[in-house]
Amino acid sequence: LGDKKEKTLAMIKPDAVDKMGMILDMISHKGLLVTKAKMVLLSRAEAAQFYIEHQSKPFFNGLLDYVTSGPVVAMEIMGGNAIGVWRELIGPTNPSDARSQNSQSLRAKFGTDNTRNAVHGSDSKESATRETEFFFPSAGPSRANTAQFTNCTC
Ligand code: DGI
Repeated sequence: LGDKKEKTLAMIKPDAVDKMGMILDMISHKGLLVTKAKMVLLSRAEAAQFYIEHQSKPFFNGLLDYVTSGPVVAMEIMGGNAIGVWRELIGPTNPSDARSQNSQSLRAKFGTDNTRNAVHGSDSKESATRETEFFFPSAGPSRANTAQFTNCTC
């Protein structure tokens, strides 16, 4: 059955923040829980840290321009196979590939191009841990501002 408490980090990128209601509906229809959430305007340095694995890629600067163009919504999502279920829900990196594969995925619905692809999802347990810690540090001054989800019966 897998780990019912698997966690992943989802991020709604700036131009899709106005689709947040529909995105939350799709998350709950998959049986996943949003266990933490916050809206934040990333600095360029923060965005560079988040996407550090891509720092030598030709698209890196454009990616930073995009994700710092307005607030993003970061969410910790929990549930059975959360990493894989969320990756499947968001679809492939390029929205035009997404549209040709499954028109119901988030990138198919809300993505514009290879850079402006609406949403992010961690691609492994290791990146889920790193990326969740990036937005919701488990120690330090921001902890007091982070609501803890306490109502889960799963
Ligand atoms: O995990 P993904 O977000 O699907 O993809 P990734 O981790 O390989 O890349 C992170 C982001 O960088 C991706 O959501 C959009 C951007 N990106 C990746 N590959 C390309 C790209 N942007 C452009 N313009 N061209 C690319 O080939």
